[in-house]
Amino acid sequence: MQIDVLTLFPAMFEGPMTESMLWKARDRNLLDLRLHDIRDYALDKHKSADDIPYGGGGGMIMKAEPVALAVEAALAGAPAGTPVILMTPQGRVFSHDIAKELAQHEQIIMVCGRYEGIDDRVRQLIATDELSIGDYVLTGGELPAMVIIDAVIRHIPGVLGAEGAADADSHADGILEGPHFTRPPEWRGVSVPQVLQDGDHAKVAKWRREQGLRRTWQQRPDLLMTAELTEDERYLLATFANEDAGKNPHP
Ligand code: 4GT
Repeated sequence: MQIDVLTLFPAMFEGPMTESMLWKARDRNLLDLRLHDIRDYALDKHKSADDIPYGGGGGMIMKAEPVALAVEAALAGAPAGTPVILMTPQGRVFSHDIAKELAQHEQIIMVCGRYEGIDDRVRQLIATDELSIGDYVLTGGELPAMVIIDAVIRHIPGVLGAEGAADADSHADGILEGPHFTRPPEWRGVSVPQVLQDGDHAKVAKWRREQGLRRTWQQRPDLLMTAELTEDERYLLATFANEDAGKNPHP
């Protein structure tokens, strides 16, 4: 998969993108990450990539032309339907499902804003999608782009290797993962659940699903509105609800 990142701060990507799983993906030629410095496409004599906002209000706005030229350079030879994604707090909120969808593309292009944002005509004429990583404002789209790259490349076959399939993760099927343990079997008075120590794979799978369901009930009940659950799982949820009903909140 080829990912083109357009940014005024390409050096921000050097550390994170040369570590661990991301590096492994690049080393195995599963990820071809191409950084484009938008300033290289600012063709006026001062190489200005930003300008003052129409209507006043202070701050600076990234000019449309250098961003457009950088996108067009990245799009040269790209397959039809290559997404051009604007990183913005006004975009739809990124998720596991969007990560999986993006991983199906041979190439994606990500545009990182800075200052007060990018001239809106880039969004109107050039972007095919706008993504946010959550409801908060950052100083640039670079960290969101790195978050999205990390989440996307986990879905490229061969990237995760021995750590296993991404579809056992939290959010893969709308519920959270249960707890994990490693040695020692007892630590500071807390034992690893016996079912995990026994190693009966069918029982372990059932226990993990129940724990995931219990965690989702406790920490993210909103997820249960859309999770696809079996009859047995719905029954289990009802038992959690009954357990809670038995607790006196004001003892
Ligand atoms: C937050 C997000 C994002 C920003 C997010 C344009 C200039 C936007 C600064 C940029 N803040 N980008 N993608 N929540 N800030 O994803």
